[in-house]
Amino acid sequence: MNILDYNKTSFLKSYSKTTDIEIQDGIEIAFVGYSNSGKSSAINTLTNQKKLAHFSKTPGRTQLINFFEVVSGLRIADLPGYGYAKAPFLIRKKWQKMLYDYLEKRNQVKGFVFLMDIRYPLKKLDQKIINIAFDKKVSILILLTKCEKMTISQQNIQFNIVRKKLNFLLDSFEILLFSSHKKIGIKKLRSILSNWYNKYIILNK
Ligand SMILES: Nc1nc2c(ncn2[C@@H]2O[C@H](COP(=O)(O)OP(=O)(O)OP(=O)(O)O)[C@@H](O)[C@H]2O)c(=O)[nH]1
Ligand SMILES: [Mg+2]
Repeated sequence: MNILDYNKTSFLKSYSKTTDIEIQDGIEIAFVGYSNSGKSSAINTLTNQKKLAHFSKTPGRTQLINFFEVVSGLRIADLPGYGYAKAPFLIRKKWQKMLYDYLEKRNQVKGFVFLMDIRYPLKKLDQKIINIAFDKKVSILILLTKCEKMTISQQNIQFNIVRKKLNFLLDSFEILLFSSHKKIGIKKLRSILSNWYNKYIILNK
């Protein structure tokens, strides 16, 4: 199986509304999760670039749908995080609407990478949005992020809890222990996304 070369990924464009997105060709993989769960950091780690996606200690850093092109026909979408309680109500609603619109209207999205801080997995909005993704019958990968914050045995406990709770997804998902800071799970992430690309692009040619 061919593993994609992620290192050449480049910034494509940002959008504030799904309906503004004019790109129709190819497929997208969306990185979603609570604000501060490590989405932008994971994209930088995946692509071996320090500042491709902007990351920050302050939640709410990503406020637009940002597209990155891995190879022609494959984009990664970095979405604003949900659930950032300190953002003003109207801004929070705007980000939420952006995400739901994207989930509902964007047929080019063929895979979701859900990022959850391993210490607080499957919070309310995670469960809600995973359900929507499941109904879309797209590929789902769960990254339990910042895993280096826990011991190996704690990591395994969290891993099993999440797997059990998501049993209803009928095995149509994968879970990875992941750390951008310690580069844990990167190889597996690269290979899973390459698989998705092969499945949707190569097989549909
Ligand atoms: N300990 C640890 N911290 C991490 C890791 N990955 C990201 N972080 C930190 O978590 C914070 C949030 O990271 P971001 O990548 O900006 O998170 P985000 O999900 O894109 O956040 P929003 O754009 O607000 O939705 C930053 O301070 C990162 O340095 C990790 O593997 N381990
Ligand atoms: Mg971000």
